[in-house]
Amino acid sequence: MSNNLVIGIGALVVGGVVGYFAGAGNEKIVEVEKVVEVEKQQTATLDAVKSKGFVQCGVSQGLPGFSNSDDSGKWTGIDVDVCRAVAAAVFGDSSKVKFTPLSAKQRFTALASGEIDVLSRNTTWTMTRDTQLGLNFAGVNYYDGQGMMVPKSLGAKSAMELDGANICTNTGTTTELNITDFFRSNAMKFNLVAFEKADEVVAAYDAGRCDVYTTDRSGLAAQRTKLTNPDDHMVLPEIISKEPLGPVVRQGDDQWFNIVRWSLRAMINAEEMGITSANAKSKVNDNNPAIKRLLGSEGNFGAELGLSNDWALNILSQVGNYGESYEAHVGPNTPLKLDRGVNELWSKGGILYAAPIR
Ligand SMILES: N[C@@H](CCC(=O)N[C@@H](CS)C(=O)NCC(=O)O)C(=O)O
Repeated sequence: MSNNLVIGIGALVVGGVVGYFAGAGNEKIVEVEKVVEVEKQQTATLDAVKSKGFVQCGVSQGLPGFSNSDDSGKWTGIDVDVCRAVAAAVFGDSSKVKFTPLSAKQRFTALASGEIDVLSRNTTWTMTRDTQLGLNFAGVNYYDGQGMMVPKSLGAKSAMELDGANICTNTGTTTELNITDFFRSNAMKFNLVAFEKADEVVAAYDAGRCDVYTTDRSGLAAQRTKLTNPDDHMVLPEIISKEPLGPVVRQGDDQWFNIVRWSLRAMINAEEMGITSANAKSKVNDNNPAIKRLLGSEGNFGAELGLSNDWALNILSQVGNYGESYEAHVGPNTPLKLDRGVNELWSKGGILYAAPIR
């Protein structure tokens, strides 16, 4: 892609590619469409969101536990909860959000062009994406790593036994880059079979077109539920990358960046303070000043974001804290069965550590 595209909100987006040649097959791997913003955003996102009456949130095309819609069109998942939290913070109503399903390849252009206000779509925070696309990562809502799934019938117990394998994955992802690094650095050959739509990857792997399905381990847990016989497959022990997944906004609008960033932090801080969707309202006049600051009965923290002071109270009473969202969508009692692991609070042995509200 080399054509220029002028968009309606005063930014000029230049399409290009960041990629390199894979060892196997010589096909070009395009990780992201390079998007360079050469003019400042003219419109403050908060004002634009308020005047249209909803947050437009970019999500996946269907990844159970993260962002997935049911037959009635209702979206659920931990990424969806970030979108709902932002809507609750802005409007006091978590339902004031619309979802745009995006493939991995489409997602950054959709954000840079203003088609969406925030991208919350199992997107890995990398340096290239942070520095070269005119975008900013507002935090991490799931710390992940890339894994590999194989049919048990393959008999492999380690990724080191996969020399010469056919590997299915998604285009436009860090996944393609990491798998290439892994096989190259271990001097093994492989053949990459990459599709734009995630369900095409599932179908190809399920049909036996590949020996291996590689993506984020959370994605493997999610996509495994779609296989004909999930129990016939296993995830190999190797974790070959770091995939900190989180919401993304456009550069140049610090107010909106802060709103998204603090909406997520409010959910993490609330879990740490024992504030839940069930008790948030009753804790407004708690004796603990930190709880009062979070829930808006002390200080002016919402106003400093351009919001009302009950911004976080609305997030917590309507969407819940981080742990509630985790347990409801990806935790051990869901089909994904993901232990908290590193996504546990720092005070309980994990790495979730949100800056304080004060
Ligand atoms: N975290 C990686 C991978 C993201 C990704 O798109 N993964 C695929 C495979 S799990 C996916 O989300 N598919 C769901 C969809 O496209 O709806 C990245 O940011 O590049």
